[in-house]
Amino acid sequence: HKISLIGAPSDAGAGSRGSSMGPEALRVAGIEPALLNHGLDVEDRGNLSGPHNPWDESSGGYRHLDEVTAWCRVAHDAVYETLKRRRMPILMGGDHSLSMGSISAVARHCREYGKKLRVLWLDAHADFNTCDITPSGNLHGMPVAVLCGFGPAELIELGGVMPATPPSVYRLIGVRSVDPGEKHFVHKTDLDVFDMRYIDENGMHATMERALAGVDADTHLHVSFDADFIDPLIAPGVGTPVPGGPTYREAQLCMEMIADTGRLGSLDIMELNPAQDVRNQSAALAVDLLESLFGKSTLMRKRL
Ligand code: DIR
Ligand code: MN
Ligand code: MN
Ligand code: MN
Repeated sequence: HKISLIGAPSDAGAGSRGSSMGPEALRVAGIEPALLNHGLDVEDRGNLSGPHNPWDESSGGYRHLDEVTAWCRVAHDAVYETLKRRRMPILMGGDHSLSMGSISAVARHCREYGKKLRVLWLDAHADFNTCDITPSGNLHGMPVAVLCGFGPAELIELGGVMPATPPSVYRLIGVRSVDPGEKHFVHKTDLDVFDMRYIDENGMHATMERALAGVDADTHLHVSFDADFIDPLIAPGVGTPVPGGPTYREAQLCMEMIADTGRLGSLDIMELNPAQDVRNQSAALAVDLLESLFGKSTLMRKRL
């Protein structure tokens, strides 16, 4: 694997400030040496640049639409170009709205190379709001909907075609906070959701077997990791913590099973908020999980 780290220091899509410091928190937690230790070829491309967070009110159902759009454009271009160079992009957020940029680029790449796309959306939230149903106007609550074609023109057209992805490519894992209108829309769209109740009842192993079913040699697997996926008892450094998330071992198992597929093609590490963290422990945990995603903790098991 050849890996490119791309920092996207924006919190314009979030409801609180601080995730703009996420890329540096990951560097301080040793993301680059951790990957180098696994024998990976790593380049840190530094941070993208874009507009500051103006801290305006939401208007027309969106907060900071222009700023988020500008950031998503640069994220799209950086991820697309990285894939073209046959490197694996790791987007270091930044709030989760930036995944509209990365995933629209990944989808474009998959169209050009005839690859099937599967997106694992690891998150406490469904991120499936629209301007009509959002309680906040915050665009980090909307990226899955936008990528499926439900959102403002400037965002749904980011990756060249509309929609960037069909809803069928997504597997939402770890969900435990969904807004009322959002819940209805998730059901209506028939999104594949493995919520915490599902994980409680079936275990993380069966959950991941199902979420990864059908992943084969022609599949590009994209993981969009929202740090609030993890239980806030061990990952407090996020803007919107929700109790009752995966434990340390459940999260590790999730990463290990993804590693076993050998199909990981791109990754987002989003929503880390150092302003809420305790001694950078959440960024350190994210780096620890990242190592498992590259096969650190167990002997490799072949499932393909
Ligand atoms: C909430 C929060 N559902 C919203 N979403 C978050 O504002 O749309 N997503 N935090 O990660
Ligand atoms: Mn999210
Ligand atoms: Mn979330
Ligand atoms: Mn969030």
